[in-house]
Formats: sequence, C-alpha cells, structure tokens
Amino acid sequence: MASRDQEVTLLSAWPSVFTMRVKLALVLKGIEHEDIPQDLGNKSKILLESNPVHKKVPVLIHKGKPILESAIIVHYIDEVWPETSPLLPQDAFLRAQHRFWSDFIDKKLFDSLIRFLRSNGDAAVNEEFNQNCLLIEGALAELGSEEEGPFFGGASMSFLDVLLAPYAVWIPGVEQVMGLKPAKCPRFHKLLAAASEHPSAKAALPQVEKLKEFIRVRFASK
Ligand SMILES: N[C@@H](CCC(=O)N[C@@H](CS)C(=O)NCC(=O)O)C(=O)O
Repeated sequence: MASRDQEVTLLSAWPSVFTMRVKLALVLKGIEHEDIPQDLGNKSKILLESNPVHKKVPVLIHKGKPILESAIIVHYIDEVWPETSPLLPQDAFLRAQHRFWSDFIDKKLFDSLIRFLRSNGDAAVNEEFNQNCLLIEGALAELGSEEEGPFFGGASMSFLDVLLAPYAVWIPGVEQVMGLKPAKCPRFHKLLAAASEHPSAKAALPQVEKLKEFIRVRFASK
C-alpha cells in the first residue's frame, strides 16, 4: 500500500475512458481507494456537490477535497504519490510535450471516436479518427524509444500511456460493434497491446466483451 493513501474515493462510471485512466493510475501506484460507481442518469448528491461545474465523473476525493478532470487527477496522483510508478517525465520540456499530447488526446482523439459512434459509423469521421491515430504514431516515434519498450515511457507506463490505455479496450470494442476501420499504426498498436497485457491495466480496465455490450446498447441500437 502506498503512503498518503488514506481517504481516497473515486466517483466512477466503468465504461468511461476518463474514469478508466484514473482507476489505472490508482492501481499502478497501489493506492487503496473506495470506488463509488455513479448513475449518470440520476446524479448523486455527492457527485453534484463535488463537481458542481461539470457534474461529471471521474471525481477523486482526497482527504475530503475533490479533484476534477481526469488528466488533472492523474497529474495530481503523480504529484502526491511520486515514489511508485512515476508518470510525468522529470524534464520540463518533455513534461510540456506530455501535456500537449494529453490535450490532443482529449480534444481530438476522443472527440473523433465519440463522433464516429454518434454518426453510426460515418466513413469520413472514421478517416478523421485514423488521422488522429497517425499523429499519435508520430508522437510515439518522437517521444518514445522503441528499443526501451512499447510505451511513451519506454518499458513502463508514463502519463500519456495511462491516458491512452483505455483505448486498448475502446478501439477493439468500437471496431467489433460499429465497424471502425483503424489505420495501420504499428507503434500505437504495440502500445495498446502492451497496455492491455499490463497487470495494472488488467485490474483497472473492463474486458472488451463487457464494453462491447455497453457500446451495443448505448450506440448500436440508436
Ligand atoms: N473532461 C472530463 C470528461 C469527463 C466526462 O465526459 N465524463 C462523462 C462520462 S465519460 C460524464 O460524467 N458524463 C455525464 C454527463 O455528461 O452528464 C474529464 O477528463 O474528466
């Protein structure tokens, strides 16, 4: 058990990419926490009170204080529990690069995947998603060292790997249920394959089959 891990609560929704990455950071660092799943169709008092601005999950409550927005939460977790599985690079320039790509993942990659789902499999949106994956492929070539390992962090998961790991279940899920045709991105594919085999990710992320059922009900039947 990591130190400073008293009173950690996660308000979660299991299919959420944003929840998954926070859960993964907690598991990676061995931080004991209480997970309180939320009904997003009937928001709880604790969710509305702790995230009154966006009313969204995930929320991390640490010693009674809410921390909001998944990338900010993962960053916070890394700052409070730096000893085990450090996530952000030490170098300020590299840290800035990680923040840049974090922003890209949420604004562009996630956005194109969700629009593909909502468009019921539109080919032009599929292409947009693929272009975004190719940009991640380029970032991996620039920031990651293939000799050291499959992740942005080399052999171990870094900040960006934690943010991307949920796509290891979401991309196959959308591919198999909604017919997404992912681009050929060997490095990104390797990263996602390694993430899905990582023991912490196995503990933190849902099975693809379970997610597929969620995608079927939530998107395929619309
Ligand atoms: N930018 C936020 C996004 C969080 C988000 O979109 N959460 C969704 C679940 S995936 C949610 O709580 N939706 C409820 C709602 O929109 O009412 C983050 O990174 O934490």
